[in-house]
Amino acid sequence: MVQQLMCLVLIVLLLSNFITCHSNHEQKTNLFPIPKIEFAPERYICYQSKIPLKIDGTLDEPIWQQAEWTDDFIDIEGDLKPKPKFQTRAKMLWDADYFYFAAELEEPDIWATLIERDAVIFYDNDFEIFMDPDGDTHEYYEFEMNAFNTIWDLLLIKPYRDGGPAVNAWDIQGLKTGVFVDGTINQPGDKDRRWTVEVAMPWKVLKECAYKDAPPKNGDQWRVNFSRVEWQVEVKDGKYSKVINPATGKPYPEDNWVWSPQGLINMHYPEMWGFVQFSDKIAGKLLVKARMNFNSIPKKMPNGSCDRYIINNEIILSNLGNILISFLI
Ligand SMILES: [Ca+2]
Ligand SMILES: [Ca+2]
Ligand SMILES: [Ca+2]
Repeated sequence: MVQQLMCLVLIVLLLSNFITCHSNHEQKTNLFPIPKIEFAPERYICYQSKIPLKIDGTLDEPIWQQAEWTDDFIDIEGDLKPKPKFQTRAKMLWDADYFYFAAELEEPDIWATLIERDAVIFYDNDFEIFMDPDGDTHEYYEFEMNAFNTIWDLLLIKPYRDGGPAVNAWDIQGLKTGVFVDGTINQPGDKDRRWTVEVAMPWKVLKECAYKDAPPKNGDQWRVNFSRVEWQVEVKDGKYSKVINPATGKPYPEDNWVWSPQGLINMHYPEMWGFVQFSDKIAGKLLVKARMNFNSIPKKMPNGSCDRYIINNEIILSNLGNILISFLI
């Protein structure tokens, strides 16, 4: 009887919290800046690799040659801004153990400073990967790396607009990364060509907040985006240095070049990320290419079908008032 009563009290508390949070949430959403571009996320079919990849930053494995490049990255605000100065593009593959990423970043002045894991890598020029496996805009992964192959991996419980938090302590155990510098690093005076990155993320870690199969099933779609941060630099005392705006005493704002444009200067709108559809076909051995399932891609920016609230250090996942699951953080 006591137990039943406690249960009832708990349910009432949860529901009242849900109603309060929900109304707060609705109030807040009205204050969010809204992307200023048409909702038209990029799409990519990710094929399988049947050979092991050597994660060293060079993309000379024949299977990488078979994987298609994404379109060239564009400004984070999309067509509202000019085309980026330098080309950036990415590729993806997968197998039973890993989700693989490759990217090529054209760059005449390759530099890096940060060497500690989980430092704020976008203070350097960087390459970034974002993934929201179930596409609910919550519990998604962020990854950044610089030309020193220093990485920052983190989990966002909610987007910053909903209060985050970002969990830096989340580390991708078993992660493999590599950088190849086609030029020289931190050496002004010559003209570098590009840096390429290669990343393998184990499914057993990506599964943690996926709420779907990882490795994925044939035809599954994950929300993914890539970004590249590019600072204006000059040479001072023989070293690269960010160009300072004399009016503010601070560096000029960075450029953000992305695969799927966000329509505002903020990567933390997972609604706007691209759709990556996994195919069980092997890259390059295709008699018939896999077809993108457009039916599962919304026609307009979705309104967030699932909300999650943190109450007493518990994450409560709600869907239209039905508590789906809760767990301690
Ligand atoms: Ca390689
Ligand atoms: Ca999610
Ligand atoms: Ca981390």
